[in-house]
Amino acid sequence: MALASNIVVLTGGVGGAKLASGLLDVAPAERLTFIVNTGDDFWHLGLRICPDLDTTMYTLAGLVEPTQGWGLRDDSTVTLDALQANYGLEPWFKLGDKDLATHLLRGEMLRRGDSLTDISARLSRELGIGARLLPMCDAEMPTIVETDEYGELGFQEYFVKQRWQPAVKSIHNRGAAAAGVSDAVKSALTAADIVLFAPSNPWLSVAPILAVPGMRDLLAALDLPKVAVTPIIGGDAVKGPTAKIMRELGLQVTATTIVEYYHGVINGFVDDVRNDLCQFDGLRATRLDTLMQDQNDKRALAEAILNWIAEWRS
Ligand code: FO1
Repeated sequence: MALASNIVVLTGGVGGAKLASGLLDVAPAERLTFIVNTGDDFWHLGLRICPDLDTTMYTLAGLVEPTQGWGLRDDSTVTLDALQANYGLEPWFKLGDKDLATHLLRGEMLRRGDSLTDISARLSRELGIGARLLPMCDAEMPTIVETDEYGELGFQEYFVKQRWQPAVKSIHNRGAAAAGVSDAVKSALTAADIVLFAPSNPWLSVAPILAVPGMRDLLAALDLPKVAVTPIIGGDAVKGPTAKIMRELGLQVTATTIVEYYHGVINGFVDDVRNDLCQFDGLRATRLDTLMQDQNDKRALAEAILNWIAEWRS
């Protein structure tokens, strides 16, 4: 049953891409749609950088640099090195030479008036990806992180330049009021049989998707399995700032906090075997091994989630 389902996944970058890759192993590509966070996107050196779209795209195309989980494997930094050597520009955001091809083409298409939705479809098609990659919206909705030390920081300044060390006071998406759910996202959600929330950072990666005006209402109205996968394992995040941000926002670092955060848009939760099972009225929950260290783990988790949902629906 699960194999014949249309699966829509709300996802951010590296953590979400791991589950995406597992899903691609166990479900037909044409049944998979990824709605990807674009709050991390920014203009840099005249280029439009869309890290989470590219991380998902390179992962699904089998081209991602495996150790860091973003960028292209076997890439070089000749261009960035020349910017530093010749013009003294500090290369705080690492853009590989091959990766630049993506940013150049995307920038050119944006300047021609193409939407990010159409551009993402073309880039992923050219890279041989059968699944659908949709930006959360076409408008720019940058994530702004309000910090104790520096006040407001653009997402990549917070995440990469400051190595997510500043203490977070609040997070919002600039320009949200003028954004809207695209027709492509609307029709993907309307045709969905299952919606998954990848184990991405809820506050940095999924919140921007939910902040697109109309998105929450669309999700809340869907009468189908809407399942979040915990990004918290054994009281900590696998990688990145999720646990640190939760503490800074005064939240307990537990899967329960994640479930509460997604209240109203999920009706199912995949907890980790190392956690105490979350129990809430109206919520179906299971415990699986959600730690994805290699491709077998990714495939096994994707399969177990879809099997659990299939049982629940039969
Ligand atoms: N992450 C880093 O930690 N340092 C970088 O220099 C960096 C460059 C980069 C370039 C292209 C790209 O698609 C992603 C890149 N990332 C880098 C990853 C990215 O900043 C984050 O992983 C996401 O935005 C968070 O999901």
